[in-house]
Amino acid sequence: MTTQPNVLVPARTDPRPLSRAAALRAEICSPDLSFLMEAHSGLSAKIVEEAGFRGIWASGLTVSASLGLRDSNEASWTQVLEVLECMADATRLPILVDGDTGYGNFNNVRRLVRKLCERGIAGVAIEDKLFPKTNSFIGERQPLAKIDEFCGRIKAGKDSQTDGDFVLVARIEALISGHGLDEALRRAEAYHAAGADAILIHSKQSTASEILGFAQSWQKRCPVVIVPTTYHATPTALFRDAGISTVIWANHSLRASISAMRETCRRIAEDECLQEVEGRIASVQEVFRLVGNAELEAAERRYLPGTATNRAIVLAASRGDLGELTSDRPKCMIDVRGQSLLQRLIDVLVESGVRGVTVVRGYRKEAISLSGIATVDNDRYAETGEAYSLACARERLDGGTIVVYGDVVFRRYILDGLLNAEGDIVVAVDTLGRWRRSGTAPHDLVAADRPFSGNYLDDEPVHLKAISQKLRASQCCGEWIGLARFTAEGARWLSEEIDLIEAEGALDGADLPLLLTRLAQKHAVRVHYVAGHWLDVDTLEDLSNARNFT
Ligand code: SPV
Ligand code: MG
Repeated sequence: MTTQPNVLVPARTDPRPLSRAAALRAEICSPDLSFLMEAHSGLSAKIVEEAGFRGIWASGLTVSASLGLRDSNEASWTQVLEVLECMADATRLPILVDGDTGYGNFNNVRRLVRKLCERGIAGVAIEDKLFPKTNSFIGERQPLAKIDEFCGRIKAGKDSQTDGDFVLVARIEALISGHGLDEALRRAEAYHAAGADAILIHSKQSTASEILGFAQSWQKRCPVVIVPTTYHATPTALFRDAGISTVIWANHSLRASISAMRETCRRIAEDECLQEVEGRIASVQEVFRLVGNAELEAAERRYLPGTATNRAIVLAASRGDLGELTSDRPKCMIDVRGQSLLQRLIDVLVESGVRGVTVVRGYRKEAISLSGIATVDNDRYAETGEAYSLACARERLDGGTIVVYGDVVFRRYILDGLLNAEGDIVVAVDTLGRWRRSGTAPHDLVAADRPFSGNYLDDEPVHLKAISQKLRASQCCGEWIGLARFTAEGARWLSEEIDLIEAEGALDGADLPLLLTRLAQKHAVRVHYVAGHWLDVDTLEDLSNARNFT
């Protein structure tokens, strides 16, 4: 027997990425064992991709089941096509579609293959049974298609592909239907000659003996694909040794999701509350991440001028020392009239249109589990400072960003004013002089090029010179309230400055006043003056004030 040209894998010298069909062809034709993992939706396709698989099996059984339908062609082929389109959009992986019988005769196969090529689907497997099909694991002796007629379907499919690399896999149901090895080999020979790129030999035995027997007789005349659902105990090494080309894990994503969904639903129904399940299931943020919300935010910044969304990074890694109150939670999670400080802060941010709040956690991080936020962790919170915490969230500094301490409370108009203020970097500075009166707690004092002016005609911009806890009274124009806004450009400068400090080896000990002071030496950092209506919680007295703060 000679090896068919389509079995050879040419050595690749072209640096351009393979098309999806070419990528699937390379997987199926490669001398190594390849794996295709089942998916049945855009989301599951994405999860398969993130797990590291190099190709997807769009299973007829699981696409139907996820629609609540039986694997008996109850879903129309155009319904399946719509699901496939979402899957192809959600991932860059090549998809081999379970095309059942091809949804009819040669003519239906022609149209199917054309539409699959248009949708960027890399290949199709068609099986030698009759429409409407029945799942291979149901019943005995399902009728098979006549060999000539099925070869016509294969030829029609191959003649209709508009992508030269599109893969057509001919699936043999002879073993499933109890016809034995000889019939399976006779069919494989005919389908191969009709132009099939690979043979899928299906078996429902609990051991691999049938398919291993097939592989031995077939002698790799074209690639062999298998579906070890029933012979799942077979070591994969046996498939490799037998020269199998591709293993399809055919339905395991769907089956896993059924178990997980059932358990979660049962728990919630029993408990009538969410406490047990929250934390065990994917977060809402994870859902946002999987479906690519970050890309939409970036697109909004690009295509919706004037409506640039701001994100927020809340620094909440440190313990804060409020005695017993902070023994099991960080300061930001202390309850202030039925809500944690952090929840209050997040509510204000969200009300002001900030989208995408990231909280940097550290001390007792498990105590920070609020819905609707993303978290990043500074696990070195005990020996590092605020700049290091911010650096942990560096990836999020790619657009308009609010940076705020997790223990401040302020009236919403302060944030609204800051969001509307001009400048790439703007810091909110309290001019009222609380720092002059109070005792022990240190304050982030601000030196600016102009003090606050009560003159309502005075709208000259004010620029930051420095923020430090050690300014002389004569230099001091106010107190930074722990809230700053950065445009996309400002966030880029901030990120660069963090990199510089890191390169100097000073990141661990750096705080935000230092970071902002360094930025002010290179760029215009605007001061937005406010008068009271905020507080940060450093002491028990602050906490009781916060409880009165509405
Ligand atoms: C599918 O996944 O839909 C298949 C494989 O066709 S099987 O269910 O094993 O027939
Ligand atoms: Mg199927």
